[in-house]
Amino acid sequence: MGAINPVVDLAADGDIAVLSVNHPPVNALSQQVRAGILAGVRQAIGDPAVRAIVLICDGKTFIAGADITEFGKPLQPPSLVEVEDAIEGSGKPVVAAIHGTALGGGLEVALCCHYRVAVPSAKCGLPEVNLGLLPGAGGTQRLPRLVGVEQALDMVTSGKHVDAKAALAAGLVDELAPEGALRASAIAFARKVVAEHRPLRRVRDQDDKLAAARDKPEIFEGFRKANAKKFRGFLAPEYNIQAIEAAVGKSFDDGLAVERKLFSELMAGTQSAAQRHVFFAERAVWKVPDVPDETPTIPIKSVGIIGAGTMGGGIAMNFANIGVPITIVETKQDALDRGLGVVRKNYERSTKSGRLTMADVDRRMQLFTGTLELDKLADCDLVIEAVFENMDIKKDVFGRLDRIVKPGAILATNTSALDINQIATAVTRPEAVIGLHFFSPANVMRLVEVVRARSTSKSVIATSMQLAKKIGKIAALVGVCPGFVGNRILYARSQQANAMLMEGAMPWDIDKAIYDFGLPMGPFAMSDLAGLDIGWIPEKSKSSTIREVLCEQNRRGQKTGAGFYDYDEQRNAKPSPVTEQIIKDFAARSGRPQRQISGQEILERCLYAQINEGAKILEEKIAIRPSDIDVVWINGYGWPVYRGGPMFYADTVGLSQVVKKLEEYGPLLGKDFTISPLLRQLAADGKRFQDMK
Ligand code: T1G
Ligand code: NAD
Repeated sequence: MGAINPVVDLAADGDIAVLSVNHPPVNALSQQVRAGILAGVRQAIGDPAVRAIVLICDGKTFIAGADITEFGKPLQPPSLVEVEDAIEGSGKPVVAAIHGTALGGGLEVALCCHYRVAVPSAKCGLPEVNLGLLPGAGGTQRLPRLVGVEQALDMVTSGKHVDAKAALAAGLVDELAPEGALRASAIAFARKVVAEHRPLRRVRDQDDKLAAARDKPEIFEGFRKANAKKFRGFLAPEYNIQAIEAAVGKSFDDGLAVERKLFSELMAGTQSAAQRHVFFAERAVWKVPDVPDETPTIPIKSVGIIGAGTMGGGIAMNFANIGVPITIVETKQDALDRGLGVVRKNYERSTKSGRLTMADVDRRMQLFTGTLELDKLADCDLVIEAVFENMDIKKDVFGRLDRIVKPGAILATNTSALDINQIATAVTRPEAVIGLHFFSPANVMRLVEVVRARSTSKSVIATSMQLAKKIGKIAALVGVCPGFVGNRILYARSQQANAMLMEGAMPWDIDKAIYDFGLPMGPFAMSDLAGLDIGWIPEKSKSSTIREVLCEQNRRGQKTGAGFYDYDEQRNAKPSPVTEQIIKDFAARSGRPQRQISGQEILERCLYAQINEGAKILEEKIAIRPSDIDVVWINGYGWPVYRGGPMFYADTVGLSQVVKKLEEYGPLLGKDFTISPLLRQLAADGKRFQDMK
C-alpha cells in the first residue's frame, strides 16, 4: 500500500483498498493517472487481504475526463481501455466514489466499476460532443445499457451534466452518500457488497434496456428529426447517434469497434480541433497579463442602470438573477414602466418552461427599484449607463454621475461603438470608467466585451471580469476603438456585403453563403431582425442608400413585414422583387459592372475581410490574443463553434491563402481596404495566428 506514483495512492481501510487520484485541477486522465490507476487496481486485485476496491479522487472533482492537452499527440501507454478492462475484469468488486463532475473518460471509468456511489452535489456527463467528439472509451456502449437509449442519446448529444439525484433515478449511480462523507460511505457500500455477496455487475453484460429499443429504428429517426436544426453543421452529434445505434444493433465488442472508428474519424477532423481550440480559448480569455489574479477587487452589492430600453432591462436582469439589487433610472415614467414591464414579461416567459416559478419572478422583481432621479444611484457600487448612443447625452450623464455616485464605485457604459476615452473626460475619476458592452438580448447573450479605457484601473478591470463570470457571462477584455472587437469586425464584413450588392449579388445570395457556412443568419436577415431604421431620421432621409429607400417605403424589417426580404404572417422570409429592383437601380447608377458572384467569392470576401480586420485589431493590441477574437465572435455573433472562430478558421484555410485571395480581389474590396502587415508577415513566415505568443 502507499503511493503508486505522484498522482495515485493506494491505501487500505481494513479489507477495502482505497485507490485515490490526486491530479489537480480536475484529475484528468493523464498518462500518469492512467498508469497509476492500472497499477493500483492490479496491486489490489493481487493482494489477498483486499476484498473490494474503492476508486475515489482528491480535490474538487472526480475524474473530469481524458486529458485534453494530450489530444493530437502520440498516445502514451497504458490506454484508457486497458485501465477499464482491468477494473471491469476485476474479480473483486470495484466501487466508484463520485463527487464534483464525473465527465467523459471519468464517467466511462466509473461505468467500468461494478457499482457507483455519489454525493448529491455530484454531476455525471459525457460532454465529448462539446469537443466535437464522442465518448471514445466505451461510453456510447455502456451508458445506454444503464440508462436506456433515449436518455443516452440525450446525454451524449447535449453533453449535459446530470445531477446525482437524476443519475440515481436513471440507474447511473447506485447510492447517494451524505455530503462530506463520501469516502466512508463508499467503503461501507463496498463492505456491504462483499458481505451480501452481490454480483460483479459488469455494465457491458447488461442488455435489457437495449432490447427495449431493438427493432425500433423510429427512436433514432425521431431523435434526428427533432434535433436537425440544433445539430445543423455539426458532425459529432450524428456520430454519437450512430455509435448508440451500434450499441443496440451489435454485440458489445462490435459496438465498441464502431465507437472507436467513429471516434478516430472525429479526432482527426477540423471540427474537433476547432472545438478543442474553443475549449481552451474560453479559459484563456479570462487571463489578463498585466492584471494578476490577486489584484484587489471592489465588492459589488448594488447596481445602478441608466436607461430601461432594449439593453437596460436585460442588463439589469443579469444582476437580479444573482440576487444583487438594482436601481434603474429613466427620464419618463412611461419609459420606466415599459422597461420594467418587459423585464417582468421576460421572467414570466421563463415560468412557462419551468425554469422559474412565479415566486422566483416576484423575488427577482422585488430587487428592482425604478426611479426618475439619478440621485438615487449615490450608493451604488457599480453604475451601468445604457442611454441613447449619443456622445453628448452620455457625457452629460457621466458628468452628473461623477458628482452623485460615491467614491470607489465603477462607472460603466454599454456603448456599442463610442470612444470611451472621450466619455471619461466628463468625469474627475477616469480610472473608474470602463466599457461593459453587453449584447442584445442582454439577459440571454453570453458575451460581454469589457472595454479598457486609457485610465481604467486594474482593480476596476479585475472586478468587471470577475463580475461577468458571476453573472454567467464570458468576458473578453478589449481596447477602445470604433466598434471595439466584435462590431468592428462586423463592420468589415458589412462593407464587403454592401459592396457586392452593387456588383450583382442580392441580399439573399449573400445571406445564403453566410448561413450555409454555419452562422444562424446572414447580414441582411440580421438587419431586418434588428430593424433597418436604427439611426434612421425620416426628416433627413434622401434616398441616398438602399437602407434609406427601404425605410422610406416603410420596409423597416420584420417589424413592418418587409425589409430586404418580404415576410409572411409567420415571419418567414422570402426574396423581394421590390428590394431587387431598388438594388438594381442603385447598382446601375453606381456604374459598376454587374456579374454573377459565386458563393465562394461571397464567403471569401466577407470572411477574409473579417480575418484581416482581426489581424489589425491584434496589431493595435485592441485584443490580447487571437483566440479572444474567436471567443467574441462565437459568443456574440453566432460564428459556428465547429469552425473555431475567425482567427482559428484563418489558420485552417492557411494565412498565405487568405493573403493571396485578398490580393486577387484587390480593388473590389474597396479603395480604403488594406491588408494587415501582421497578416502578411505571419503568412510570409508560414506561421498561424495560433503561433502568436
Ligand atoms: N483535460 C485537461 N485539462 C482540463 C480538462 C481536461 N479534461 N478539464 C479542465 N481542464 C483544465 C482547464 O483547461 C483549466 O485549466 C482547469 O482545468 C480548470 O478548468 C476518452 C475523449 C471539469 C466542469 O469535456 O467541463 O474524456 O485554464 O476553468 O469551471 O471519451 O473544466 O486553469 O490552465 O473549466 O471548475 C471530456 C472538460 C474530455 C470536461 C470544471 N471532459 N472540463 O470546470 O474549471 S474528452 C470534458 C470541464 C474525453 C473520452 C474523451 C470543466 C469542469 P487552466 P475550468 P471549472
Ligand atoms: P434604447 O433606445 O432602446 O433605450 C435607451 C433608453 O435610455 C430609453 O428608454 C431612454 O428613455 C433612456 N434614456 C435616454 N437618456 C436618458 C437619461 N439621460 N437618463 C435616463 N434614461 C435615459 O437603446 P438601447 O438599444 O437599449 O441602447 C442603449 C445603449 O446600449 C446604446 O449606447 C447602444 O449603442 C448600446 N447597445 C445597444 C445594443 C442593441 O442591440 N440595441 C447592443 C449593445 C449596446
